[in-house]
Amino acid sequence: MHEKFYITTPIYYVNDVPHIGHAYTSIASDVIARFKSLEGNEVMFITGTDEHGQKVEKSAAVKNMTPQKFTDLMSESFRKLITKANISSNDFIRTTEERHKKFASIFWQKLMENGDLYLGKYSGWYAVRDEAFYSEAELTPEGLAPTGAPVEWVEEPSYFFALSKWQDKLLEFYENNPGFIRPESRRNEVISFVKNGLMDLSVSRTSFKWGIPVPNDNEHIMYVWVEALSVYISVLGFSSDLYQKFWPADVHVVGKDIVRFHAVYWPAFLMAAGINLPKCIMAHGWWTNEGQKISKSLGNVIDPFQLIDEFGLDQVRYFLMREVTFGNDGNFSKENLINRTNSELANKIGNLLQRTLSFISKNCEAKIPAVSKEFLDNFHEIPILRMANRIVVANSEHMKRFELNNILDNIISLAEEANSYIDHEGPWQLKTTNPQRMLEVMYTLTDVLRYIAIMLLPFVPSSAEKMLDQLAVSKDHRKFEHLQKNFAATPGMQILEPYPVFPKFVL
Ligand code: ME8
Repeated sequence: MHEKFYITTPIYYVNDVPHIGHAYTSIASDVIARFKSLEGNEVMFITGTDEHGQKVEKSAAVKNMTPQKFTDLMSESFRKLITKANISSNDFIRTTEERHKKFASIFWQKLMENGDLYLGKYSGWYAVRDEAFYSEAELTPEGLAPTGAPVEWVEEPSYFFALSKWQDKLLEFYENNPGFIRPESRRNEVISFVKNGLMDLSVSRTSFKWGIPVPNDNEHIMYVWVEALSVYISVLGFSSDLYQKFWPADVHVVGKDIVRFHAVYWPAFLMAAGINLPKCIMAHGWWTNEGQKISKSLGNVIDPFQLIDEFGLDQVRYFLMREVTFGNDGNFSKENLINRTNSELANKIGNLLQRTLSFISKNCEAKIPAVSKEFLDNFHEIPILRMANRIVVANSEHMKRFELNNILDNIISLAEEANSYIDHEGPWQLKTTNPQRMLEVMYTLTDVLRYIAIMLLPFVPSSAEKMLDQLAVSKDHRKFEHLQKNFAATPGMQILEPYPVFPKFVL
């Protein structure tokens, strides 16, 4: 059970400040990382910034800054987002750091030594916005990249990576590793792309300078994606203890826009370099804003810092994870955020906590009710506890496939069940008719709330901690292993004065 788990976010381009899409990827990765750690695994979670290439160089020029100064400034805003969004990453790497440059060169040399790089001349289309090459056949009738990005004609000497040579090996790898690309729909797209035939890939540029020089040929700089992908190894330190322990990565979380780079190019580079392949590429969908594609030109970019200030961090984290099936596209709307937060966090969970703790404050001397040993012996046979235990197991299965929203569905169902349980048991009446039973009902509720709070920790970490504080759960009993039969709320523990954890918004 106790294993190592290595998870990465993409490293974000610093051509602009972070937006909701970046926050989404980082939060989803954080939920996975926290979940794995609560399961008892040793987690390495890294993120960072992608600072080379033409796109960043051009953005620096527009701001009249040197690329280095510009990237120093912009990278900082991504670092700030880590704190703002409570991302539990262990390391943050910039591709302009020496440790990265060093490994990128080693990686290049491995490809060269193994005969997978050759010098030629590239002529074709390039989209700076995507930092990607496109064939004539891929362009739209309007002459744009399939992503809608403008393209320019490029003709220059270039090193090529012999991608075509890896086609069959890649297909064989996908076949033997059905969980390599998730979700299934993306896997099918990748397989049909590779089956259609792979062309050798231009992997160096000579027409600008902002990049890592090609070893032994300083006329060329490496194509930004070749070096950017290798960051997942440079951050560990190639051949280091961390590398030995954590590589290959368990999952690279990416947006659907960059699946090709991660699920085709990256494994081919690694095979060519003789390095083990990551276990999974998890591609999530894209967010639109109130039904519209998010873009600077439409002026509808959502600033995650502002959003968190306006609605609260855990509210934003919850909404982003709950609103869409992880892997599908989603539509951001403030109204939906408010509705979700009010109906689920405030009405279902917050209310359950308040009802339970205020009742205990008033009627049980503010202590976790003292129930009999006999009751505790059979505690896990109570239907609602059985449900809670079933959910713990089911959630761990969901996490194997990164079905984040299913985990939340289950937690919410448990809260709904607990709300019906109070209504059905009626502790207010029991107070006079059967006080012992009242204690048992309240004890059961505190324990179900403990389950709910511990299971919510990956999603809404600080609110879930507050719930656990109020429930008097000790700090070192807050892992998933404590959701087992031999752990439960401790009778007689003093609870804190209840206060609302999830505020309600007015529309
Ligand atoms: O692609 N909805 O960096 P990038 C959801 N540097 N997610 C979104 C989004 C949206 N509307 N917009 C962006 C790069 N994202 C490269 C990666 S990795 C070795 C190099 C997220 O700054 C999504 O995760 O363009 C997407 O993959 C990532 O931001 C792209 O970030």
